Amino acid sequence: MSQPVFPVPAALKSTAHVDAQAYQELYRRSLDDPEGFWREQAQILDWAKPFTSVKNTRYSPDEVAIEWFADGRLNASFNCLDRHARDRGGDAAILWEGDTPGDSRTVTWNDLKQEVSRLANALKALGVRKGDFVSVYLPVVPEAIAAMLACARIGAVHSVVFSGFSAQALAGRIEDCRSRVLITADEGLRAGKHVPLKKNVDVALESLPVVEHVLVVRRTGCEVPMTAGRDRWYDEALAEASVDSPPVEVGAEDPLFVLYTSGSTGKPKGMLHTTGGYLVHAAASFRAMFDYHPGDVHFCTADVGWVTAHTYLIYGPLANGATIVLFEGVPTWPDASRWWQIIETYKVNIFYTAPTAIRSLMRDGEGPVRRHDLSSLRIMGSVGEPINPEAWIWYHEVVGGGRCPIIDTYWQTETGAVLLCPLPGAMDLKPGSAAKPFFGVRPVLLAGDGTIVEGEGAGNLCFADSWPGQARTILGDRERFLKTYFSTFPGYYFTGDGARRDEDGYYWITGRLDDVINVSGHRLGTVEVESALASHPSVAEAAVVGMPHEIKGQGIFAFVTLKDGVAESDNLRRDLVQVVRTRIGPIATPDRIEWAPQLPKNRSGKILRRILTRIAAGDYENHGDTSTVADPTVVAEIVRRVQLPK
Ligand code: 6R9
Repeated sequence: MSQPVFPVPAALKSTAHVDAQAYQELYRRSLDDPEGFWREQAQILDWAKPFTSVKNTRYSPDEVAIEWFADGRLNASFNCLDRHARDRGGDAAILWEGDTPGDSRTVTWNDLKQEVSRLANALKALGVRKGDFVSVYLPVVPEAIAAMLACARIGAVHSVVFSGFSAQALAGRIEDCRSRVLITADEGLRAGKHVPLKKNVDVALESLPVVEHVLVVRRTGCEVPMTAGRDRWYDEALAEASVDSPPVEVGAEDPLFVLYTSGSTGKPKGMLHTTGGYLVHAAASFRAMFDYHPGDVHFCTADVGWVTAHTYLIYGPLANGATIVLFEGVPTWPDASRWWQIIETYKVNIFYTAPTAIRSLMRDGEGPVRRHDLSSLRIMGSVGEPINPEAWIWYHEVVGGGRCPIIDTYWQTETGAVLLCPLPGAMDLKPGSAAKPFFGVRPVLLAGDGTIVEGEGAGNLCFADSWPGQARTILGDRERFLKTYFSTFPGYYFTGDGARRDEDGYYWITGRLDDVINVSGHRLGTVEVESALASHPSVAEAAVVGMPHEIKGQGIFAFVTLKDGVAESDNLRRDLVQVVRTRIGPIATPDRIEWAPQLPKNRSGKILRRILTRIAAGDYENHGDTSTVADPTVVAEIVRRVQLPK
């Protein structure tokens, strides 16, 4: 059966920034003359001092170097704020919609500039200087954006930690970048539930003397203990601070932020992003892929704790002067029409979300969507995981009324901004495919032995050259950076994903090839979950794999071996779930825990996750090559147990 193809809507062909011919020409040019191409793209920003050098990058087996616009100087908050406030300060920058329907706030460019300036001065008063790290543990409120831009204003480096992470996960992320200042809130609100952020902070800081100051946003106004000399209310600190805060010029290669993401081994990696290249890539790609025009209202549903929000809710849109909708809550509370109601209220033109949410909303049928006028929508995006064709079609037909191109954007925390995506005025769409490379990006599929797969075919998704938004290193661990991304296929950046290229040169991401699982679009290292389980005194050993999950894309399947003499019980299962939630957070909650008297291992003792992945997927017979299993009866016993009626 041939795949459905959705052609470029006629109206977009003439109005879009990039049409089919322009894409061909510009893409070619971006590869033939990357310096000239990116020099032009970089004019999307205001530079305090123009750059003379554009690209200084090398992916050779003996040297990896990544520098963009290196001698240019700029300020990210100036680009995202002052230059828009100057001309249209009274317009809305942020349309904030709280968790509770009816709780909303409009923040103008002037308001945001004032808040950012005061906070920048308040941070300076706490001793924050250029190059210092500041951790941010906030819900999706305008103060989170103010915190990021205030850091950028004074050249400090922000580290936003997802507010759904536990105290322990927060502590690890503070310790790694050694921030002396933390910005948080009394509580968060999510689907009507209170999230004890300040309480988590107090627990996290018990063993972390490095944090000297905590600024606390009053979100719910609940009573929280304040530690004298350390904790201050955010609003009181701002009230005392001056609104006069000239943006500090920084070098293009000075860091803008660090953001932690899971890897296949060890602790989360602090991906370090710098200012100039990141902001050029974020701003230029936002404009092209969503075909942004001045006046458009943009709604990205990502939480501020993820890279999607950094690049396509905050930096990319604000650098373009876009009005953004910032939503604190969840799509299904109080009911499944919450997003549709927001789109109608704010006349949203560009909507960007994740497949997992679409799948969960599909369960409620078309009713909640149909009750709202979504005719303002023009472009819709998808990110975080492959979107299955059923979800794509539903999103396209039911939400977009068949009018709006779906921009399936493939990228990573490490890549800073998009690498593969269709451009709405330039490409026909194939549901489930992230289409073609963005400008300046050179995808390569490599076979396991490192040979290049030409034309149609599948392989390890790699990139042959750098792009401006690329992370420069893992904070404090250059070795790990080189090893993770540049050692598997020397001379290439390796994404960790597999992909297929079809007869039209469209890319189809097939998923992670390493021990990373993608749960509802959130990356988790299997090792992180295993370590959490193994920290329980009853557990001898644990192996964690992904399993197919209808809504989340992947769920978490844990095989647990208990210590001798410990009885298997449902209570123990519940304890183990709790341990994982405490050490990582609710997103890492295992969907299934199965007791395994032993785990399948090879002769050198390595756990054979490949076999467990098959079993978790319900495939009890085809275990591939089992000749490496030291003791085949171990596999048979696990299969028997997994199939027992529950
Ligand atoms: C932006 C973001 C990155 C991993 C990536 C891949 C998966 C992201 C995708 C996609 C298929 C897409 N991924 N976008 N897979 N199609 N459009 O999600 O960053 O959280 O670092 O995750 O997510 O597996 O390697 P991050």
